[in-house]
Amino acid sequence: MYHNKTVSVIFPAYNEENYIRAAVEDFFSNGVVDEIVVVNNNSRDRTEEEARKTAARVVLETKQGYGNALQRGLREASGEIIILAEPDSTFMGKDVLKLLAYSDDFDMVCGTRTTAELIWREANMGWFLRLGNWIVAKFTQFLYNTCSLSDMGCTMRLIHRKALLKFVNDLSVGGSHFLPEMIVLAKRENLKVIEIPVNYRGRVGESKITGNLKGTLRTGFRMIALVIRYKLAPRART
Ligand SMILES: Nc1nc2c(ncn2[C@@H]2O[C@H](COP(=O)(O)OP(=O)(O)OP(=O)(O)O)[C@@H](O)[C@H]2O)c(=O)[nH]1
Ligand SMILES: [Mg+2]
Repeated sequence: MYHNKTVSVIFPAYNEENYIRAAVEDFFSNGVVDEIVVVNNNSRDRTEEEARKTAARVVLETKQGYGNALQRGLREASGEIIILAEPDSTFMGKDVLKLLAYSDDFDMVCGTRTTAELIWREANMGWFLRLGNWIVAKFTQFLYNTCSLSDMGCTMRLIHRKALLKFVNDLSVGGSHFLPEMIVLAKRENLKVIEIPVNYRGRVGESKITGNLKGTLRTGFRMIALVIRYKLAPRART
């Protein structure tokens, strides 16, 4: 609980057997998280079994994809405050408290992994990935006149359930370019969004999106195409 609001954490998980248990323990250990939803996305390893050894709620999402897994988590989570993260050791449970500190004043609090002091030596955050995330973020910022954005690839973020309900049915991206859609839709609903620094550590287990140049480029171009598409044809409000 945080300020009398229940807090849920969502972990999208595709073959994360090596760290899923430790991640659940870490994110519960900050003392404010009420619920962790592990979205098992057709893992072929022991992710499901490992997750079931913890106090997390485990759901299976059969539609493959980072965005599909996160969308399922957003619909499953019961908390008044919902936090997205990853169970691969890159994000730290204690940083939930940083996001929460801003949740009194903002509808959505996005993490950024661009603060040198918080990027751990072993983290996968080379100059190319950093530059790519920054370019997509700045492009989105100027196209939509958002708050300062510097990292479009950071899963760790918070949203109030009340704010999420305004656009959850419009979420459509099932793939790895899911994150900017949340920001564009939040902006369309005039929600208050801020970006704040979070820790970024090295990964345990195999990287699936930004582990290689091809995957990084593909995700970046899809993100840019998405924000342009929304700008040219914002879907009619119902
Ligand atoms: N790529 C991918 N990730 C998925 C899928 N379903 C769930 N995930 C989870 O989404 C998160 C992001 O994938 P990662 O492989 O960590 O990609 P990344 O964060 O860009 O890069 P690294 O952390 O450096 O590997 C992880 O928690 C995955 O387990 C899926 O179908 N594809
Ligand atoms: Mg990751």
